[in-house]
This record gives sequence, C-alpha cells and structure tokens, in this order.
Amino acid sequence: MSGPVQEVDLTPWPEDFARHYRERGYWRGQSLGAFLRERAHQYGERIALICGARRWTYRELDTHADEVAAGLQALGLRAGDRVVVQLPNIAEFFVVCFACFRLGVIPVMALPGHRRAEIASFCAISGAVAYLIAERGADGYDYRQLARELLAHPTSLRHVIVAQGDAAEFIALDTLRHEVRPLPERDAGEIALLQLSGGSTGRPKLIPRTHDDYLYSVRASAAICELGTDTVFLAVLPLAHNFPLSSPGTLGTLCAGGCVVVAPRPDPATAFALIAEHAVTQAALVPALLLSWLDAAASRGRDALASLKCMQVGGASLSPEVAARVRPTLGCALQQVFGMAEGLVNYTRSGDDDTRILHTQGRPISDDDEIRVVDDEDRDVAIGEVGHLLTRGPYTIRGYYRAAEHNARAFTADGFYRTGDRVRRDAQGYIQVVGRAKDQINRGGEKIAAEEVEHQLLTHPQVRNVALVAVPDAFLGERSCAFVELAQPDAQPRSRLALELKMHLRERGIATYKIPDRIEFVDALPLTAPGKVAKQQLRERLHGQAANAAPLHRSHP
Ligand code: AMP
Ligand code: DBH
Repeated sequence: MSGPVQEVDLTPWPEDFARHYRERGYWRGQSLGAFLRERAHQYGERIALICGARRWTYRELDTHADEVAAGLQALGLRAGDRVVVQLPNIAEFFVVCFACFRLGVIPVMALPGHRRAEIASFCAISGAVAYLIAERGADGYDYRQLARELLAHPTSLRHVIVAQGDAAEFIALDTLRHEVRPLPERDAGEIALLQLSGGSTGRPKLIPRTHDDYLYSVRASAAICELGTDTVFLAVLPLAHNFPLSSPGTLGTLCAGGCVVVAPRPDPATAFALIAEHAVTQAALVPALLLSWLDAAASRGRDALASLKCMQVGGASLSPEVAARVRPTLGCALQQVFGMAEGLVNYTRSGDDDTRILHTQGRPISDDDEIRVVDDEDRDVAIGEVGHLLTRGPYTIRGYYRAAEHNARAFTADGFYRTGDRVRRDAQGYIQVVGRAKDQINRGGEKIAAEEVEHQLLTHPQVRNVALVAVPDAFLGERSCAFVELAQPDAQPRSRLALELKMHLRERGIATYKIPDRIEFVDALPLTAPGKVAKQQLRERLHGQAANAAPLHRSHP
C-alpha cells in the first residue's frame, strides 16, 4: 500500500544523469547572479539594456541588482523565499530578477495578463511572501488594485513592491536601493526561478528551473542562434515568458554581450520604430504577432527593418505559407522555435535548407536531449510516424513544483516528461508539431487549460455542465469555445446569459485571454462511453458548422 504522496519543490535528476550533465560541461555550477557578475567584468561599459530613454551598461545593471538585493534583504527577504513578479515590459524586470537570483529568492514568473485567480493560485502554491508589480500595465490596468484584492483575503504575502509609477500605500522599488553588501554565492543546483506551465488541469503548475539547467539552455541557445556582441534583441513578448527570456531571448543576449531593447508594446508601429532607432538584429514572436508585422511591413514597406537579421517564431503552430512570407516581406531569415517552459527547446538552424525551415519546428538544443515519439501505449513509433512526444534531458524538469499527484501522470516512471504534443520526427531528428493530446487551447501562444476555465464556469448556478474546446482561427490559430449545458434551459434569454457568464468569469478574476471567445448552448453534451465529455465530437461540430453554417445558439464577444 502506498502512503500519502509527498510534495517536493524540486524533483532531482538521478545522480548518474547529474554527473553526466556536469561531465559534459552542461552544468557548470554557476548561478544566474554570478553569471551577470561575470558578464559585467567582461563587457563592463557596453550597453546591456535599453528601455525608453533609459539605458544600463553591464556594470550598471550588475550594481543596480546588488543594490536592490540589499534592499530586499533589509525588508526581510531570505534565500529560498518566493516572490511573485508581475511586471509589464520595463527594464526593472531584469533588475528585480537578478536581485532575487543574487539573494537566492525565487521569482515566480507571472505574466501581465494574469488576474486575481491566477495570482492567488501562484501565491497559494508557492507561499510567496512578496508581490512585485508596476502601478499600471501597458493597457492601463492598475495592479495595485489587484494587490489590494489579494490582501483582502488570508495570504502568505507580507510585502507589495511597486517597481514603476505611484506606489500608493505600498513600497516603491526605488526606496529599496541600499548599500551593497557581500552575499554568499548561491548553489547552482538550487531552484533559480519558477516558470509557469500553460497546463491542462484545473490547477496552475509551477516549473522549478535550477541555475545550472536554465543557464545551460540559455548558453547553448545563444550559441545555436549565433548571438554575439553585435546582437541587438528586441524583447516584444512578455519578458517573463520562457521563450523571450531564455530561448535565447534576453538572457541569451546578455550571455553573448549583446544589447536588449525592451518594447513596451508588441504592435508593429511601436516595434518598427524601435528596430529602426536601435538597429535591432533579432526578435522573437508568436505566429499571431508575426502576421500583424507581416501585414504592416507589406503595406508600409520594410525600410525601418533593414538591420533585422533573424526573426524567431514559436509558441504556437506556424503555417508554412506564413513562414514563407518572412524573408520576402521582412527581409530577414526565419528561425522556428518549438519550446516549453518545462525544458526542451528545438530550433531550426541557420544552415538548414528552406524545406526544413518552413516545414519543421527544428531539432533539440542538446545531444543529450532524449526524444521519444510513442503511441497511446508508450510504444515507440517508426521514424516519420505521428505519436506523443516524450522527453528527458539536461534542462528538462523531472517534476513540477509541489504537484506530486500530477507528476505521477505527467512523467513516465523513468523520468520522461509527457509534453502532450503530437509530433513526427525525421531521421535527422527534426520535429514537426502536428497536434496536441493535452486538454489545452493555444490562443495565439497564450495557453489555456480547458479544465481551469470549465471549473470556473461551473461555479455559475445556471451551468450544469461545460466543455471548453478550440475553434480554428485564421489570426490566433485557435480561439476558445465553451459548450454549456444549462441547469434551467428556459430561465432567461441565451444572448443575455452568454454575457452574464463572461461577466461571471471576469468577477472570478481570471485572465482576460481565458474568457471564452464564443459560448454555445447545448441541450446535452455528447459523452463517451466512460461518461467523459466527447470533446472531439464538439470540435467536429464546430468544423462542420464553419463549413455549412448550421444554426446553433451562439455568442461572439
Ligand atoms: P508551456 O508548456 O506552457 O510552456 O507551453 C509549451 C507548449 O507550447 C508546447 O508543448 C507546444 O504545445 C506549444 N508550442 C510551443 N512552440 C510551438 C511551436 N513552434 N509550434 C507548435 N506548438 C508550439
Ligand atoms: O511556448 C513556449 O512555452 C515556448 C516556445 C518557444 C517556450 O517556452 C520556449 C520557446 O522556450
């Protein structure tokens, strides 16, 4: 009989694997704090970071991080404490993260779109003692109000720190620049940060990334992407997201001695002006953003983009037709990136032929990334056949943070992560993502765990049962549609009820991108034999509907 499962923060790699990863030079025992120090010695007076009119040299960034580390320490923060960091795209993100890395405080990488429900979950799971925000996001949203709502309920939070704007009753980050004091070096095997998973279950999942494993992925990515001191990287996607942070992203740029330019917003007008002003060489986009950049460049011309060398695209499926527009329209190379915050990242390489670059999502970073493509019974399928992608390696986690029960399902007994992606792989190891088995919607790169939204909708008294599925969309790739079975089908007009359900979700405090784009009311949800909702049937119903526009009670936003 097995006892209660034990929650752990970090599921370690088995010792023989760890030894191998060290011997191969992947894990070098350097912390992220020491990494910046080393870069400051190497590149001291070069510009590391540009944000609006402000700029930081490597040395200034290093010192600023030290000062804030001292301030956080004076506030009472200690190594091992967790801090939820939710910032818009501003340079303070890097100052705060490196301050945390120096202290051994673990940042939880929240995204600007998260709201009360998500942030409360991150706090509850991690036991975070501080919440770090800006007064407002790029969209004007007031994060201090969110902080007040969190503090109105019992919480582990002791401090709210405001990195930009009016701190109101909270602590202004500026007041936390203290005199630098030497801090003990962190152990690189410790958790450096907690990334977020797009997830597929009702409860968000936190991803423990160690200094050693994260820095390996950053260093190796910077090498694969051929970054150097001449690299100028435009950070367009939310800074905390794993892709623009580490693949190779802003950290990869700092690793190579390049310059990070922070874009406050991702729209082409803002981005193109920054590209021209700072002679940007690289950017990382999701396919939906790429589409808007392509359209803008096609209509306005690409004079502003002359400095661009490479556009990385990842996070969601990129169609070969859109991929083929990159070079002629933007005048730069395309690199496809297929990655996950849990670890494994694949890149097409600059020397690959066009077929590979347009039609595949690349191959793994590391010779020691182990890839299996398997059928429903975990048996390996032949090369070129479609199957479930499993992976294990030097920068792929062996378990989520404090999620023992989920880990038993998300990992094989021998430690392979079940990615939930359906792929095919060729003889050279190049991977094509063909679909997904996990119950998730990928809305323009923003992942929605269907079950999480379903649970929220079920709290409405009129909702008897509900299923959230993806609807194909020309711009975002996918949007979400909730099929709702009502408790009292004739109680009120359905158009009003659809609005009320969306309002209900807003009041529950879930991120805006998770609110269903469409709501369909059904008399009864189709069920499979064991009584689970037959989502595939619902998806087919939506496809059929797109083809012949069959009438259904429908609500668009
Ligand atoms: P997460 O685990 O939340 O970090 O999300 C990672 C997931 O995003 C992957 O497992 C894929 O489902 C999806 N994804 C990332 N990059 C790509 C890509 N280039 N093409 C298709 N799907 C992608
Ligand atoms: O979607 C992702 O999570 C992702 C995409 C590309 C990622 O985490 C990454 C590269 O590192």
